[in-house]
Amino acid sequence: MPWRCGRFLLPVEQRTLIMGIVNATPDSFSDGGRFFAPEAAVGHARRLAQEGADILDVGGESTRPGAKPVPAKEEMRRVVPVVEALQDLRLPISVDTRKPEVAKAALAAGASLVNDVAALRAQGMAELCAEHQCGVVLMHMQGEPRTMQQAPSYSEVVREVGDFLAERASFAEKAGMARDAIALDPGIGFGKTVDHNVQLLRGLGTIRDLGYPVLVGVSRKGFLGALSGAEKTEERLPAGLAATALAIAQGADIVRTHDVQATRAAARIADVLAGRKVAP
Ligand code: HH2
Repeated sequence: MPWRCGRFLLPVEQRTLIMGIVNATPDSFSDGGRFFAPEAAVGHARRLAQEGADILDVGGESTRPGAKPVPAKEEMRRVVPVVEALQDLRLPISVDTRKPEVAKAALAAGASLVNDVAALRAQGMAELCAEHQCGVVLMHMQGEPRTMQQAPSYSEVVREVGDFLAERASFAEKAGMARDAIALDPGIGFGKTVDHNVQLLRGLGTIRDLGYPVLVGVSRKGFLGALSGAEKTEERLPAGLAATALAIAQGADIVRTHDVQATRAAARIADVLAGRKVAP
């Protein structure tokens, strides 16, 4: 079944979709400050669209480990002009936010989906998404960005993350969201050790069995550095492509990335070799 995001029907059943990251932030972990000015963010988003992004994910608050929360007004000031300026692309634009005020303003500016790292835990977010009939990504995070990497702990990480996502999806549907508007994300790096991330990527099938498209974000993340030795974020692309291809083989339907062109090529190969999608 396609993934319904407002007026867009995204063909997740045909091929892995590429979500390009547009961080309009001064402090994101790998590109903070580079695309902070709205014109810089818009220019970057247009480049990612040209490289073949299926979705553009615009964020105005870093959720890297240790990040400080950003007031809603400031987050809106960062994302709304970017969402507005990208409407001529006719691509689905996602807003990466946990705040209903920000989501509301971005939806009014033309966004078609809400990528919520807090999985609709903020009061009013589920009702807002139901009212707009937008798409939604429900992501698992243990704790809060400021402290989440201090001592992540699970007894069985794949089962616990799966149970959480199942509960959140049912919450979203009870609030009036359509089932085909929901995608799930295990939240790689969000309150997880390297081993938790590895177990989740190996166990994606369990999350996929819940019956929703699965989104995975590994791009430039710390566990890739820990496993490959690539300390600098800008050196992590090869490791990220390997993880992406295997995540697709394990069940990922949408991959979120800073590096659209390379990830798209890796995804095309993985789709065919894993035999998961329709061959071209
Ligand atoms: N990762 C980041 C941010 N948002 N959303 C989803 N659904 N899944 C993810 O894995 C995910 C996410 C972190 O990456 P980035 O946006 O580059 O960094 P920052 O949060 O520092 O802006």
